Amino acid sequence: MRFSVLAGAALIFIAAPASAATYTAVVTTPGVVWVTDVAPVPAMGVAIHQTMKAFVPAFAIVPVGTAIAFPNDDAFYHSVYSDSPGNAFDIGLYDTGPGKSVRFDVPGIVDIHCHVHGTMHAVVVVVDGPYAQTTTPNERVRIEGISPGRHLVHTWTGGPVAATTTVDFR
Ligand SMILES: [Cu+2]
Repeated sequence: MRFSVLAGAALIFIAAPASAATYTAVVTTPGVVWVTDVAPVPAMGVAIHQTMKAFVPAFAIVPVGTAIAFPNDDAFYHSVYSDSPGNAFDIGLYDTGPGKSVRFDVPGIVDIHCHVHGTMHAVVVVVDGPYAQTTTPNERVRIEGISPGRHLVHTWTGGPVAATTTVDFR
């Protein structure tokens, strides 16, 4: 289970219906970054580095329950935090080294900043479904492999929250 970096792209994901036992993992469009055939489980080994006063990567999609490490690759201090509801944290000031990890337990958009460097910004999208896909502008998104029935479809194109609609899949 992996994530990828696509700055400026829209994100679409589908919450897992409780009744769906299986999914088919289908890659249909460029930019698909995360498809799996099981219920979401936390990802392992995810890290967002602080490198030359920037978050690398600055965009990540992770399944709910994933812990992200924040290693400091710079020769000076960083202080990483978020005020995003449900996933707010502040790991305080830390020097070069592995830093600390933060576990993200609530689905949603997490804006991440540094107290020391106001220009640093990263976004983590925490998803509670087995299907997520980044898109490019004006791309027609084709969603396959979803069990028939009514599902929640979330789209995010920036900002603090995702838009949610109900879609009947047939
Ligand atoms: Cu910093």
